[in-house]
Amino acid sequence: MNDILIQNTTAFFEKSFGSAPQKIVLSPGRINIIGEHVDYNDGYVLPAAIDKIICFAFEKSNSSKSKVIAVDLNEEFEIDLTQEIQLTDVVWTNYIRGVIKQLQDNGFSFEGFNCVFSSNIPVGSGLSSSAALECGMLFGIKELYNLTINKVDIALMGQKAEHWVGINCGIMDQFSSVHGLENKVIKLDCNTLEFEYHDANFKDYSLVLFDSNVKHSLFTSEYNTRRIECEEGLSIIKNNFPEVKSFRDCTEEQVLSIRDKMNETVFKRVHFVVKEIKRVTKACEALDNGNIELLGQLLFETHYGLSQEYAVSCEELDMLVDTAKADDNVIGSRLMGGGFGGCTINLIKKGHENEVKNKFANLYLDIFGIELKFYDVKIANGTTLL
Ligand code: GAF
Repeated sequence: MNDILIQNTTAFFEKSFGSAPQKIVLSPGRINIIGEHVDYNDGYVLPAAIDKIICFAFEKSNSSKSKVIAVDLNEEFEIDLTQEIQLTDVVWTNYIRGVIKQLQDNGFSFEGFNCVFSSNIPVGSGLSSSAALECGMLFGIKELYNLTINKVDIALMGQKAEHWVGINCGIMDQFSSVHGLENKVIKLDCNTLEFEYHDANFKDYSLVLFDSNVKHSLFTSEYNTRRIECEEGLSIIKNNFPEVKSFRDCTEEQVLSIRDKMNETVFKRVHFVVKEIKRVTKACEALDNGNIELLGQLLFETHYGLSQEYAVSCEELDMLVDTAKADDNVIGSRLMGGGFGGCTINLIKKGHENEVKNKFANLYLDIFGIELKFYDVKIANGTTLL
C-alpha cells in the first residue's frame, strides 16, 4: 500500500521539479491504546505509530524560497524564509509554516526547499495526520540540511507548531509519530518523557478501527477548554492536598473528598483524568500479562469516562461503543484521540472481524445514514528516511 504512495509521490516530485528528490521521508499517523486526554495532564499514554503514513519528497531549492505541493489537496504554496512567518487562512500550510518558525526560533540555520507530499492517513479521523505532517517536515528539513536535532526535540517542536496553529495539544501524537517501532506500543510518561516499548501482542484479538466519518467541528475550542478546566481542577486539588504535585499523585478518594469545592464540570473532568492515568498502568500490565479481556474492559471504562465525564464524545461514537459492549465478539471499544468524531478502537475476536464489520456498517448506515469505514492497522516504525 505504501509502496504505491511512495512511487506516486516521487513521480509527482519529478514532474513538478524536473529532477529526482534528494530525500524521501515517511511519517506515520498513530493509534492510542489507552490514556486519552492525559498527555497534557502529566499522565501516561500507550500509543503506537501505524502503517498509514505521509510520504514527503524533498530537495534543496538553492535559495531562500520554498515551494510545497500537497498532492491530495491539489494545492501548493510558496514561502520565503527571509520573511516573517505568519498564520494564514489555509490551515494545512500553517502546520508547515509553524515548523519552519520553530526551527528558526530555535536558531537552526537552513535554506529553502522544494517538497511534495501525499498521504494515506485519513484527515480528521483522530489518527494524527497533523502530527505526521509536522514531524515529517521537521525530519525532512533536518536531513536536507544536516541539522543536529534528536527525536524528542522533533516531537517538541512539532507540538509547539501545533500550539501556534491554535490547538494546545499534549505531546503524545508527535512523540509516537517519531518514536514508533514495529509491533510495539510506547508507554510514555508525559511528564518526564521517559518511555518504554511493550509488545503489541493482542493474542486472540484483532485491533480494528471504525471510522465514524464524523469530523471534529468542536474539536479545537472544546479541546482548549478541557485544558483550562483541568488546570483549574488541579489548582483546587493542590490547595487541599499540598503533597499533590500533579494528577498522577492524586487518588480518586482525594478527588471525591473535595467534590464540593469544585463546580460539577471541573469535578467530572478531574475525576476522569485521575482514573484514566491509573487505567493506563493497569492496561499496560494487562497487555504484558496477555490478559486482553481485562484490557478490553478498561477500554470500555475509558470510553464511558470520556463520554460522561470528559464530554468529548458524540452520539455516533457512543452508538458504536454501546453496540460493541453488547456484542460478544468485541471485547473492548472506545473513542480514540481527541474525540467529537473520528475513530473508535476495537478489540475483535479473531475470525469474527468480517461478521462484526458487516453488522456495524449496516446498523450505522440505518441509524445515521453515514458509511462506516474500517482500518485494520499494523503497528509500524516512526518517522524515517526511506
Ligand atoms: C489529540 C491531541 F493532539 C493529543 O495531544 C491528545 O491530547 C489527544 O488528542 C487526546 O488524548 O490527539
